[in-house]
Amino acid sequence: MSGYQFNKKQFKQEVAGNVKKLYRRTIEEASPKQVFQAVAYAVKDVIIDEWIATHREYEKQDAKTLYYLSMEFLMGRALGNNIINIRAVKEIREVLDELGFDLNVIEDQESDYALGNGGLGRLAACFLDSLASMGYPAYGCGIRYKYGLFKQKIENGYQVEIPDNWLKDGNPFEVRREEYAALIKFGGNVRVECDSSGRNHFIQENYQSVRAVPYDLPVVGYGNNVVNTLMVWDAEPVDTFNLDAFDKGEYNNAVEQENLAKTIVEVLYPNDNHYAGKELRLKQQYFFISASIQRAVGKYKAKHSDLHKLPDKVVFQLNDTHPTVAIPELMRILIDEEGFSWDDAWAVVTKCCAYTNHTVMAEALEKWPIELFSRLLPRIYQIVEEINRRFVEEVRRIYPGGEDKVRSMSIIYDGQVKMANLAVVGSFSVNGVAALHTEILKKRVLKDFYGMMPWKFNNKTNGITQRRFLLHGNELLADWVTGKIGDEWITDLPYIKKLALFAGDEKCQQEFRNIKYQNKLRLVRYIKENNGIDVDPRSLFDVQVKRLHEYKRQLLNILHVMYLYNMLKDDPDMDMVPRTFIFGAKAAAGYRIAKLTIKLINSVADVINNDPSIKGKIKVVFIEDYRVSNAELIYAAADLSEQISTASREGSGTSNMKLMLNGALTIGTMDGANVEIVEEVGRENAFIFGMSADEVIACETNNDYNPMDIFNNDQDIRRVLMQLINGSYAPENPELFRDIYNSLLNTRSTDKADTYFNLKDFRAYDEAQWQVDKAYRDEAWWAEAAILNVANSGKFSSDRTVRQYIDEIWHLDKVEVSL
Ligand code: 26Q
Repeated sequence: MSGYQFNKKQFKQEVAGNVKKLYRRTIEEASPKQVFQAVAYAVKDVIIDEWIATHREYEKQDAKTLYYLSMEFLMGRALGNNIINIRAVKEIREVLDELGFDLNVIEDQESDYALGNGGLGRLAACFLDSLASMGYPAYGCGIRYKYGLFKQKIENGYQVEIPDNWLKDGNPFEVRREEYAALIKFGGNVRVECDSSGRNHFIQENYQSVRAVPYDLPVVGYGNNVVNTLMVWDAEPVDTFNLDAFDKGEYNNAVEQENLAKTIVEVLYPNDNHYAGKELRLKQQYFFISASIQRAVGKYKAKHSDLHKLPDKVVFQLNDTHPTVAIPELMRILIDEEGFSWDDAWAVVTKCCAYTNHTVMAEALEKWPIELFSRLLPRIYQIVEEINRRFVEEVRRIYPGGEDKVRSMSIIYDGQVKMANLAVVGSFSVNGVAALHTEILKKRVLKDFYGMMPWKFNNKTNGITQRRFLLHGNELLADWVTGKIGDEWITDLPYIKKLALFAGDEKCQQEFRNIKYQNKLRLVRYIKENNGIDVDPRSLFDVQVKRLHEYKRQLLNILHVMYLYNMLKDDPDMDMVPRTFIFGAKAAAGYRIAKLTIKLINSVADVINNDPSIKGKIKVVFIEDYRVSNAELIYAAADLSEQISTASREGSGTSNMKLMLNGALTIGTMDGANVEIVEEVGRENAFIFGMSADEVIACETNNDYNPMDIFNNDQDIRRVLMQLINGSYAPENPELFRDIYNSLLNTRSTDKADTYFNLKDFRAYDEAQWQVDKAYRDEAWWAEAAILNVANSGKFSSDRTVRQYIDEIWHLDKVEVSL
């Protein structure tokens, strides 16, 4: 462990001094918000020396560096995590106690860094934590959105989106790096000039430009003195007031450039797993990619003369297709600015870039209209055309007459630029995010690519950081685990397997259940304060928290709740374990049916929670504004983890892992990483149900599913569906949920219905739910299974995932930092 000793006395003085300097107040007069700022700056003081030392060491060792390119980094709050990773929780808690403040309250003053939507953005954050904690040189590269993911309010049962002005109090941890500003060019035209040697030069002219300025955020490794950097780019006008342009009567152009700078980093697109072909989105992508690649190349050139050897020192990981313009942008820099030949440039690019696919759903694949793409990025488009021309030539060479292959693999086709195809062609590695997902990529979605270049394809099952999601989020359980087996699990999660020894022990089970109960009390308080709902901490906490999407089937869950409620109405004495159904989900602002599902959940909650006749056997809670910070409370309190996506649709899922790590049992389909969770914990310690991925795909291919048959033959299901349109949950407007009803049944015979197989899986789900009910009554069995879930979660650490990326894709050098 590190040699540094945390100096409590000095830290305390610094906190008090910071309050004075920042607010002209004494510590006694300071508000919790002010104390947060003061503590954050004091922590930054500790971090900053390690940060400098880390980068000095990277320089000295000339270590190969990863640039993790991502439109999203869902970091959550920084303070608590930083305190954990500098290993000063106890000391700082004591300092604050002495000053009359509670560390938890102080941590609650910080805004979440919600620079992401969901799984993909949080994965990037977990990877940064693991890379720093394992001591590998890595930058996260992203956008410093002025507004992160919207905050969600529930008004009258509906989601209302509130702008997330996360920077309004300033961000104590960030450092502006003016000296690394870069110029980014959009639009205009490309002029070709032939020089005396016959070589063509491509000159972009009449463009608009913005200045990209990076802000560094520290990513603190766990107890190893390593501090890596998340580099997020802000946009500024090139000249605040371009007098030159003004003089030339180009006032409009100057104003436009200013507007461009303002709009480009204004807000994160709130879509998750859905492509929206918005021009501004493509601007955002090119903006941060051009800036990041320029910076990486510049950094390399400061030490090295031969860019042909760039792949020895630099690797770019593309987090989905969103950063794919990195491929043509690096080509542009090498050819247009560094004088490379096409072949030399291509050799470098295809050794530097690697691509991660997160989804197989067609509606999530990025396809840009040529018109838009070429207008915004004229030079980049030329390069993509040439990449495509050469690639198609190669396809035809390998598959003479294989025009079907040309059609499926072309980068430009049907008036569109297909980003996934570009990403595959330009990368040396293509990976899926769970074993099943990667198989589906190879066998179906990217089948022809796999046939042509099988060596590129590999799997990297996702993971999560145990440091945030157990050590920080669930202190009681973390301490208990450490008490039983030591603290190696913090940096080596498979070590947690040792807990299995205790799973059958009655006393340990009792301790475990008590911890779960304490965590439930904490969540009950949160729900009371934030939702005003009373929840029984002795009930089974049944949790589904994730983005709202039809394929994730929150609808199946709530339809099943409606069905249970019907049973209870028929027989109020029905024997069932009291349950609290907990939902947390944001819907993309423009996703109608998802937003209506939120309304349905809240309407069902209203009716059920206020019906005394069912004697409190069911409660339904929709937790407002589900985000990283309250997720930590929810996971810690969960008994049951709902992972019920239509099989084949969920790339991996990661809330499944976080809930497992916190001792929740999974009820789920054989989808995404659920398959591997069951492999680790054993099918007997989970509740698996429903169609398999193959069955789903076969059913779609053969088109032999008619939900109307189920509606006609199953009266319980019919009753539930009728309640969607008879005012049971919307007396003032019985038609309110008609669209949900329609999405499940045919209505007009031409429409597809229940494309996510809610009704087809309903009975199997119900069956699994009764098994849960039965199992929960056996307290010893449940506690043992829960402990076994914790004990078998070792595989799902992002440390393992990152280790595999390093060994098989990135090939980074580990660095030791001593102070
Ligand atoms: C694309 C184009 C335009 C606007 C937005 C988007 C966009 C934004 C976000 C498309 C997709 C996303 C996010 C996808 C995502 O979060 N995928 C999830 O990634 C997780 C990490 O690998 C997996 O665990 C989940 O299964 C997968 O759904």
